[in-house]
Amino acid sequence: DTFGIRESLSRLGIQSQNLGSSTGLNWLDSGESFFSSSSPADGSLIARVQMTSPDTYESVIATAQLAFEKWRLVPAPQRGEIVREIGNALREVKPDLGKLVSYEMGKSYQEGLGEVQEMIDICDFAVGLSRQLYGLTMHSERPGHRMYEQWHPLGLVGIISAFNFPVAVWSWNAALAWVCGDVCIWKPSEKAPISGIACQLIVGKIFAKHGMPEGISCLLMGDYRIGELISQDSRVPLVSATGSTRMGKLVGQAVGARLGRSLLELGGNNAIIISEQADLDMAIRGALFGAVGTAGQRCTSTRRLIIHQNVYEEVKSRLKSAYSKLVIGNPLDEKNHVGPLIDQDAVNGYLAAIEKVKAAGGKAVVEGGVLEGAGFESGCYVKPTIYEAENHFDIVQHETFAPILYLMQYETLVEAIALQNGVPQGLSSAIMTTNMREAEAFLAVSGSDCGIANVNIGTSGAEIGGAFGGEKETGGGRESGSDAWKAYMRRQTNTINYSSTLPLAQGIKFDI
Ligand code: UN1
Repeated sequence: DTFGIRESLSRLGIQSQNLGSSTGLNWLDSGESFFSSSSPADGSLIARVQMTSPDTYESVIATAQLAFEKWRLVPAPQRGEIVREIGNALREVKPDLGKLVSYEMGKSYQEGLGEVQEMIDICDFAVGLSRQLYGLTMHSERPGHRMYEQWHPLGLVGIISAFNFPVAVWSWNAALAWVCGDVCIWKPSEKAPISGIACQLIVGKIFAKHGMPEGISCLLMGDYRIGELISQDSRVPLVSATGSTRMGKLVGQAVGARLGRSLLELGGNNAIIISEQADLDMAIRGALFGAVGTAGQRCTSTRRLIIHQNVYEEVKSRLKSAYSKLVIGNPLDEKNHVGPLIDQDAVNGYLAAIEKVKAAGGKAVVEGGVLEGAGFESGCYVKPTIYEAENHFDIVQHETFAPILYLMQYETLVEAIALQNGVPQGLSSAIMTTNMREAEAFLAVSGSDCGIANVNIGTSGAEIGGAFGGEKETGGGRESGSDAWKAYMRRQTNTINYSSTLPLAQGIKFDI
């Protein structure tokens, strides 16, 4: 145990066998089958988790419904106080939880710590929000009338999260939902369930310490079948789902069929435009982290570089040399830059994408491949690869969750923006330029069509203060900062008549 992972697991309270369904402090025995979570870092078993059965699902929902009746009556700033304590508890466990995330998911330890930091940040944000949650006041057209709007909690919020950010994306949803007065039902990815258990162990204690009922933070374990239960359940007014576009369409359809609300954060196909007036040192740095960080498994990962023809060769050769210096290996070893992919399926997806880009006529700039031998026994380590490709290639139009970067050239900015927008996804985008006109054109109405558009910053690594999400097949949802909290509440418009007559709006006469 070179990296102290077993000690971290024991400090986090993880057992070798864990019950996966919980309403807070209570863990429910489903009497069903277990599944296991192995680390893509070294292939070894981390722990086993019990799958949630349909009966257990029902009792979790019933407990959550009762909890909502009470939680919604707790004043929002007091709810914020509890979220503040959750943030403080996360500060204490940051090294252990960061390590577990790194070990279970495969991102570097630094990125694991960064993920926990995002959780701490959103807690702080939510605490502030708990004294806001502002509605507007309006001027009534009728004398002696007052109009305003208020925001009330929605109820049960279903959270379906992905393996790549196994804990941060849950916290973006949960921290906001809690201060808004909602209760949460979380299904973590079946590929990273242990990180979810660790979080539930932390928050369950805090709610109990404050005398809060069971059911404010609930955990469910399993695959898409649990996702289906949540999506079809009209007792869950909001389902927030992060993952593939394929998954999101299923969730969106099921939730839509019952006219529920869904908040979808799906695939990206993010590009950086590198202008001939870019600071190339920054452009290379931004592209490198964007493409190989988290082994290309962020929804914000940089998949395409759209490079001005006058700097194309230079960017290409500098990238080639930067890639040659990348050290691939155990993510817990801080000398390594790139960890493994999540599992064998992901490796197969990576290999298939390389075959497809080659078949379409793509040319390798940096060859890919699966790494073998000492340290790579899990079979999940792959070489970050670069291909020259055309935007219209079918494979380039798809998101492959792996470190594959496609290069393409442009001549005019209009052309570059058309390439950038010319994919079905619309999450993140960036331009590297020192030219203010180019930067503003990229951000203008005729510029990037993405939910995130950056200047002289890569496509990944958004701060929690902004609304996070994207357009088109990315699903349109916005999580995290800005006014994303509104998705977790219902708006009520109130008109109050304090006069002694009852005039109708629009001046309608109705006398008898
Ligand atoms: C994701 O990949 O699902 O902007 C979330 C980023 C991170 C979050 C990514 N803050 O890259």
